[in-house]
Amino acid sequence: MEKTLIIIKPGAVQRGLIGEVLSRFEKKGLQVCGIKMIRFTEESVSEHYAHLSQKPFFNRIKRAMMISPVIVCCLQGVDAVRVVRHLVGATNGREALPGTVRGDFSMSVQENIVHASDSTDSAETELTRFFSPEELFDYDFNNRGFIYANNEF
Ligand code: IDP
Ligand code: MG
Repeated sequence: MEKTLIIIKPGAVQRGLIGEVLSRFEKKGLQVCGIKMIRFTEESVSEHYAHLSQKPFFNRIKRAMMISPVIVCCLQGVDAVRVVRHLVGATNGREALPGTVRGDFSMSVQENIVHASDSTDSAETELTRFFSPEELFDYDFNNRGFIYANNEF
């Protein structure tokens, strides 16, 4: 079954939204397979946002991601990468649809509450970046027969 990474960003940690954001994914039926609080370093945030290194706002978003600790979390489910991106919504919080995490909690492009891996390849790379193998758990998720039909997983 597919795994993906979310990061609850400093803005959401500071605004007391950790539980609220996480519960969106839990209630949808995604399984939490690993979770911890970390603080980004210059090195880890540069690596994580390497695709934006030529953008004028690169240094600003790096600073914003290091300003307080973040929550990194591995979520598992059928088509988890795509499902989580849909729940997260568009990058710009002002454009993100109501009902999405960003649509409901963000008024900003930069301060948009949560990161989510954008492909199965990046999910694999990002999960390896933030979690060691023993920090990710394979465990029975007894709800599965109620979350999916038995031919879906
Ligand atoms: P995504 O988070 O929706 O996948 P990316 O393009 O990968 O969006 O950008 C990563 C993060 O960089 C965004 O979530 C946002 O915090 C920030 N960002 C992206 N574009 C801009 C911009 O034009 N101005 C300021 N910050 C931006
Ligand atoms: Mg992205």
